[in-house]
Amino acid sequence: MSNSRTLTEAQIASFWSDGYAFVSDALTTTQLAELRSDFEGWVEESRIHSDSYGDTLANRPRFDLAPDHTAEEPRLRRVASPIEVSDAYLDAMRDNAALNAVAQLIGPNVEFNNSKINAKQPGSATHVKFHQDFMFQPHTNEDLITVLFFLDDVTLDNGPLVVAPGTHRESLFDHWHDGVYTGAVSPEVESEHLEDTVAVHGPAGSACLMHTRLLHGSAPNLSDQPRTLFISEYRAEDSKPLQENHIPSRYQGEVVRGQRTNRVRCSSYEMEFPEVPSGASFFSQQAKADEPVPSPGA
Ligand SMILES: O=C(O)CCC(=O)C(=O)O
Repeated sequence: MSNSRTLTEAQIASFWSDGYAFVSDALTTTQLAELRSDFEGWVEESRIHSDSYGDTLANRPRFDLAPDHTAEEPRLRRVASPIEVSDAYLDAMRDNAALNAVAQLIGPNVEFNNSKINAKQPGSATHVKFHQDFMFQPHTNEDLITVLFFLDDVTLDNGPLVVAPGTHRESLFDHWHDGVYTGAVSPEVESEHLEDTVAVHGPAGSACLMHTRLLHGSAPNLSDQPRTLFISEYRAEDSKPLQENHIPSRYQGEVVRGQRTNRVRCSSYEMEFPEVPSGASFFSQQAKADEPVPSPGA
């Protein structure tokens, strides 16, 4: 793409040291306008629904509504694989300025893994518990990058992404607790890292590139402005998935930069396989962290 964004040597070093990088102008003005317009249409459509709706390859709802959703105050919090129902999202996934930076970091051969929209309407209680993306879908190596495109201005008040710099070089933290996959680290791990977190904010059209092992989460949106992210996950072409995609689409595995090599590369790590979600999104898995643990024999 013409307005290619590339990272400087200093930004590349900072990504490998901190586990994330901020890229401005990751989307063109036209791309941003089209993505926003399609999302606004889905929010309007959601008003006539009282439960999550639509269908995906995984036979789970595509449009995930938060528990406090109403026709008057729609709370569409997740769209799974928007690339399957919108040409604008498909085109942006396949070609955007942030992908050039991804190719610099883990390329030159880059595959698409999965995509979603995470939205927090004004005043929405939706929050994301601290987790590492890799713990949702292990691969043969850890060269995966999650790109979070800002479709709205992200501020300190509207529930920005919060990252714990350098944690991609620490352990893989367990996301199973007392036999339940909660898609989140334990409260102890979270509180150990909370003091050293950084909120990633910036204007609509920018993006945060995040290493798959980086610990991150986000708080509720306490402002009167929406916070919408289009999130697209990419992997080095020689990083092969070890479990089914938790957000499958007919585009998974598509080569978006470089070429197919027919090679596999393996790194050394250990983890317990995650639970593939059965609800509309990982929000229902993360909600399990708040449920009381059943007593033995109950
Ligand atoms: O929506 C957010 O703030 C964070 C998204 C995220 O971490 C995820 O969906 O894995």
